[in-house]
Amino acid sequence: MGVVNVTPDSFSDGGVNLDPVDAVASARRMFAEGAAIVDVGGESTRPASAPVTVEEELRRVLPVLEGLEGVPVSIDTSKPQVAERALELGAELVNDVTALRGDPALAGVVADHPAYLCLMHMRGEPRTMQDDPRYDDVVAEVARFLDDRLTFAVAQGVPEEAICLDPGIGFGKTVEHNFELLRRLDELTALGRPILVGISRKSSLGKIMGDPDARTGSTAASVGAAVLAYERGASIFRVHDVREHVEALAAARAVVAP
Ligand code: HH2
Repeated sequence: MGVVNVTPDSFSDGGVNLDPVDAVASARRMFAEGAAIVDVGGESTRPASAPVTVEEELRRVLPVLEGLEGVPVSIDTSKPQVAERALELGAELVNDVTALRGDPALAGVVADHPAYLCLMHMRGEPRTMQDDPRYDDVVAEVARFLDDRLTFAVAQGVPEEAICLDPGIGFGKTVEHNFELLRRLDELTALGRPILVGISRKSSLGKIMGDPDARTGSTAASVGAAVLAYERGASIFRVHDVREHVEALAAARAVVAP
């Protein structure tokens, strides 16, 4: 899954794809490099980011979605109005970082379309999520949360086989929490749904290199983490550097599952 943020403030590619022409070109390049789907988002979820209105989010993403005919698209949104328009324009997946808690009406929108849904774990909301996150057992708590949200989504009419789950790397978690989630990923695959991992360029990867104030991580560190997440059962990778991940994961697959 290639990342296309149509935002001025995303943590690693903010501003790069604010012009729809650039965003469409980035998305098409990612598809050509082997992405199975591109994730288009019009609102940053980085820690302390400010929310955007429905109108602004639509203004950012609609011209991009309109330019992506023929490319499988995921819409990264928590807003039912944005998801609805994206699905009408052919989006195949709704990627909701609030796991249907942001606006419960989103569940009905997804259920009314033949769409996939990603449910992600987040502790709190982006503005406050990195304020001293604590868990007794981060993996057990994330697993319980994802299982509850899966039950909710199915009760709202979204077919279980259309849903994937995501531990939400960096969303209300310390560096240690993030790596523990990847280390014990088998406890999340045990929920029976495909697991999506989004660690690409995230600050934990910069912090383990010795910079406690890192805001991003390198491509090489992203690829290393993705390969080990793959070995532990992750099957969808939300990444900024598609070619490097496709090549590394092809090599990993040749070793693990020839
Ligand atoms: N991470 C980000 C945004 N959306 N969706 C899922 N399912 N999983 C993730 O890990 C995830 C996500 C944050 O990364 P990015 O889009 O690069 O930055 P920003 O939120 O600042 O736009």
